[in-house]
Amino acid sequence: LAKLSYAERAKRHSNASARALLEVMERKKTNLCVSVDVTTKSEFLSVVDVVGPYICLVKTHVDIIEDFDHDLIEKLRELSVKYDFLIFEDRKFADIGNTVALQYSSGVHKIASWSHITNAHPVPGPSIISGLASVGVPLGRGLLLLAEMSTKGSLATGSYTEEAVRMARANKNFVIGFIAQRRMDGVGASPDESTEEDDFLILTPGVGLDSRGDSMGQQYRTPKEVIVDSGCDVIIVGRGIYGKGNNLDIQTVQAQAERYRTEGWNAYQERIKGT
Ligand code: UP6
Repeated sequence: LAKLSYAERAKRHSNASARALLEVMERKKTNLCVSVDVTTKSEFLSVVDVVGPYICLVKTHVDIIEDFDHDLIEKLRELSVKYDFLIFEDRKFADIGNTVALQYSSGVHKIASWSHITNAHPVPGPSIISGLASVGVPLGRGLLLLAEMSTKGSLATGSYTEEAVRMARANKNFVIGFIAQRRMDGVGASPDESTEEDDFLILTPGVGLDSRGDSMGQQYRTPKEVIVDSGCDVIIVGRGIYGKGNNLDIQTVQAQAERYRTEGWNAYQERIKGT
């Protein structure tokens, strides 16, 4: 599957949000997701407005925005139509089914009403998927499970990762893939189990071209390492594109977005050609 084009995978995919993401990747020739971790509405919108043409997906942490309101969501939606990208709220749900269903549908943010894709830690077990699915499936949303993390000393390894993949396989109507550092084809499957039809999207944070990490445990790899060597599908880049977020220089942000888009797309082409 890592050798198939995004377009071919879109045709075979049964989940609406996975299909939409693969289609936009092919249409815009980009596997870049920008993680817009800034703390004001105006910075957020100016970053999205400048990176919009280069991305398939915007990743948000709406709970860090000081002046969050639903006008921000309205403007984000308008930009997503203007530039043709999807929206991924990186909420990292991690509670019991009933609580996550409420956190997903309600509160200040009403994530399910605007975010095509969200994610969850598998730590509570399968009930977190059923809780979120009760809200997300009727809306055609998609869920990613955090099978691995990019941070130094992450506990999401070994049998935890395998169990996450098994949980995803049992819920393919809603779970479209993973936040992970590598492809998960066949991970955790029993010897007699056929997993050939699985097509989980791998979205990978911890991507940077100019740095190998930060002072708080983040670890970076290059787009080539992520897409070619590890078979991931989408590169998630935050500070590599907008720096520390203070004194945003819009021209630099644009140049970096263009640079990461090119690196990511070239790596993907190298992968599908098998060179
Ligand atoms: N993120 C990671 N690693 C994970 C999961 N999520 O870095 O394993 C998220 C962070 C941040 C973004 O919450 O929003 O991806 C990475 O940002 P950066 O490129 O600025 O380091």
